[in-house]
Amino acid sequence: MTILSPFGAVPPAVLVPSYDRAAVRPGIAHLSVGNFHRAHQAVYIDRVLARPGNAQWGILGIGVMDDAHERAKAESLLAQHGLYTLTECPADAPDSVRFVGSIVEYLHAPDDRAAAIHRLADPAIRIVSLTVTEGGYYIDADGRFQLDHPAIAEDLARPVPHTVFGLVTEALRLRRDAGTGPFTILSCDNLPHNGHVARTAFLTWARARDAVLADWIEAHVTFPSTMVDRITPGVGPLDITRLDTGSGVDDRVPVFCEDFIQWVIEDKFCAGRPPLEEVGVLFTGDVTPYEQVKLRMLNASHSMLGLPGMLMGYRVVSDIMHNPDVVALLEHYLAQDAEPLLQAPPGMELRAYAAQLLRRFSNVAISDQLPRIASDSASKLPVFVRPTAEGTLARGADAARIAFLLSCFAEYLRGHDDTGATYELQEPHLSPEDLALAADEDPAKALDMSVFAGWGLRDHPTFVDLFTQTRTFLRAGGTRACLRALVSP
Ligand code: CS2
Repeated sequence: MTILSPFGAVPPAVLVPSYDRAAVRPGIAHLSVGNFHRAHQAVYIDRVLARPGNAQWGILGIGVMDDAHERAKAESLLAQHGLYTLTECPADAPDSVRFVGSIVEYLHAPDDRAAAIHRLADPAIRIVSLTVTEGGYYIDADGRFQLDHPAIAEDLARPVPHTVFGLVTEALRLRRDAGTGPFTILSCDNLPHNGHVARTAFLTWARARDAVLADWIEAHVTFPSTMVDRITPGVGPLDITRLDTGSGVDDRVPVFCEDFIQWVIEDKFCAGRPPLEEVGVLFTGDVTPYEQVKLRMLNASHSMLGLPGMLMGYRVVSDIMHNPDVVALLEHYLAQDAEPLLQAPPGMELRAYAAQLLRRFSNVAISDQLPRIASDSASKLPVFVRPTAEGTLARGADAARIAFLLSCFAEYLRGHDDTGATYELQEPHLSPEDLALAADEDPAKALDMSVFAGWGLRDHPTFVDLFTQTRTFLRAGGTRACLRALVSP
């Protein structure tokens, strides 16, 4: 039986790191250590560390949000020396559990932000990666960084900033002044051209703070784009009990996920990188076709499940996949709306990718949550669905499924499903004015919500009519009937 500090004896079925964690030093700092990071990037780095000669590529995890949840996570990860269990759940084989050992240091930035900035200035840190969600880049509908957003404007005035943009900019200042050199900034969020988006956000923040420093960052820091993929459900208190019972490990912060994993990265690292190509990562000169396929097929399908699904009373992804109308909706959306506008990247076949998606969603072993997928749709729809909506209208194709999805979104904002059951709305980027537009008696008013700014939907009177009719049907007949009419031949 293996002894793993601080857990003691570990059940034989649970895999433990094969490398000496005490010898591992952080070379990557990751900002905002969510479940997805711990199920994805941290796993690839764990694989890298298991190969000889890579002990300089451990992860320094940095919590950024100043809230009770993040603080509790920090305490747990610190108490567990950065270790946690990951349960991987294939559809057709038993779950497997492993300890992931790549996070070898953790700090909660709100405790001492100046210390976090100094830690990022350590010459050993050569990559700063981040998962701050789609909305976390403060980019408006025209692709501009929102300098006038209160959270950003306030941060720019602080001597020691709070946001990721501020922490990183100030760390880069220390590195420039000390002659340490830059690090790579690696966005791991679900955004097209996430490297470019990160570059815009970080450079705009830095330029507003100090134009000379911004010039240095622009000249020296690189921002590779990445496509990341692994379905990683949220972990509630019941999941913790279930996972710990399954593993036999008393883990305060276990994570679980599907067995599928994919990472495609642009090879543009200004300060070196780990040999990720040896552990399954694909490096390419252009991530664009990969990210377009992933965002417009997987993530958009998730929205297609999440918003109508919540209204129909479903809460679990694998449950809703038993509904043939929902499966038909996804199949039609993928084949008729998304795929005609996509270019398959080398080695990928869109029809096979679509079939694989349906299998991944049907995986009962992970039982992913629809509320997780529906949350923050105001940030997700512009990224996952807007290009397909614009392309569909531009080529004059049938926009019925898009009208249905956007109608479901507007209805979803009322906060209760068709059975009357309420749910908690998690829409941090919608204003009271947006919610009032969604609730207006005139169904088409919802198209004026900020989430649709720049989509040009109002320029297509036929779409406005279609949207109005669909919402009217939804309101009068309910989501199931509306969906049945939509997918019926
Ligand atoms: C989901 C993603 O949050 C969402 O809307 O679509 O978290 C999805 O599970 C991941 O991108 C899968 O890689």
